[in-house]
Amino acid sequence: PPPAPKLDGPIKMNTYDLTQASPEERAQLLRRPVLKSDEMIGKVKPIVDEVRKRGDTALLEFTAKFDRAQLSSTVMFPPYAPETMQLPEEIKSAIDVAYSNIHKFHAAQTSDSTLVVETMPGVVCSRFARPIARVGLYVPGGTAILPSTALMLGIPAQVAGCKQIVLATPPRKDGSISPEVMYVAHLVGASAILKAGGAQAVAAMAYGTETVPKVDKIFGPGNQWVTAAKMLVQNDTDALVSIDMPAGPSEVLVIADYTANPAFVAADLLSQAEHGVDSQVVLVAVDLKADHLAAIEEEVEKQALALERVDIIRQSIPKSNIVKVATVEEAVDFSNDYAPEHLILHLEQAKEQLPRIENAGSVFVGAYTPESCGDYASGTNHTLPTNGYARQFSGVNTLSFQKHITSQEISAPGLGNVGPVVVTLADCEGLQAHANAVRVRLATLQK
Ligand code: HSO
Ligand code: ZN
Repeated sequence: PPPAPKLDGPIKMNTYDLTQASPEERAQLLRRPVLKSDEMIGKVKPIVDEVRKRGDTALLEFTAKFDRAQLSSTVMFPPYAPETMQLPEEIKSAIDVAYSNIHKFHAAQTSDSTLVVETMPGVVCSRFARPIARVGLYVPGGTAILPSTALMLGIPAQVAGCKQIVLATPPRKDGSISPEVMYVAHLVGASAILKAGGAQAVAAMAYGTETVPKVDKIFGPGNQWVTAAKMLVQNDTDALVSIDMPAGPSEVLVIADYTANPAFVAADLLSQAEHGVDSQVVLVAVDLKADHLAAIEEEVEKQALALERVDIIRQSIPKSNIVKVATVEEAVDFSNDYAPEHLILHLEQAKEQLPRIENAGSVFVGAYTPESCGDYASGTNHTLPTNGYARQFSGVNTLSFQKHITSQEISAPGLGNVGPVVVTLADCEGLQAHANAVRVRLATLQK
């Protein structure tokens, strides 16, 4: 038999001292693993093309091949049978509380008030929001079932008032969907459940098939195949579909000072490291004494050994870094440059740092605010920008499921005010017809 993989080495992060680092070394610490997006797009293209051309038949073939599930139909429509969502009371009520908190926070984000501004007398500009009519929510399967992701995508879609909510998730080998995800689909009012995963699910939602409704925007995290398929269909004008954001492996950056509890810090690092072998975990240590840092490292190893997913952690933790800095200011600067998906502040003056945070998906303030709470139940969304995209992207929120329409109404006196400006600018661009659209009207007013 082949030698067993070495699974008993130390579970240890790499340590760097930022005060001694050259600019090149600092830049290296800010880097993420390179995503080979071109290569992946090439691999998913044949799958996407097949689903576009052959619809349900291709979808069922891919589901049999990749998910090992033999299905006769790939979509479920409501009402979903109660026996598909039977859950222990404890889980059901935990989902209910999470739903309520996430709903509260996302309902407060709706932009249903119309903005009206009179920019000049008689020139009235306005803006109002409308839901994106048809949305597709991708809920990953794989190494963990993720009803929490179904909540994080489904609730803002429901709050925004999207008319069609298609929830796609890979089926289990027996062709069923986990009762947890079924229950969430029911709570958020999903109008269809697509039992498919991977690039094939994304293609089905982007183009529609005989049974899968076509959507206007696709949301949700996924593996490299899902991400590449989302990027591909977003660029196809035939699909006319947009996506939430580019996705990469999940990340956390923890800033800890002398007040940090080693067990809390280690637990937070591990909660990210257990997601996947490519999870990005960074600890920025602010002037920590050697024995304090050693206590954190010991906790990481000790707690990791007690976890079911220790084999994933054995791969993610040795790829992760401890970055030593002298001051909180240096730590925040480093974090802003890294632009982490999650930022946890184990600091004496944690909330005082918020005004200085420029780039982060979501911030967790103080010793009693683990990322897990945001992952599941406090109210904020856990679908957040990774890979440094927190520089320009927000996490998924209610506005992600809406678009804004602007409108204007100009009175005759208002045209007298703004019209001459438009004529001058249109003439300056040499666009006579534009100028004329104002002139013909002004001429009637001067009579
Ligand atoms: N931390 C993940 C979300 C998640 N955690 C789902 C647990 N379940 C997003 O970065
Ligand atoms: Zn998580």
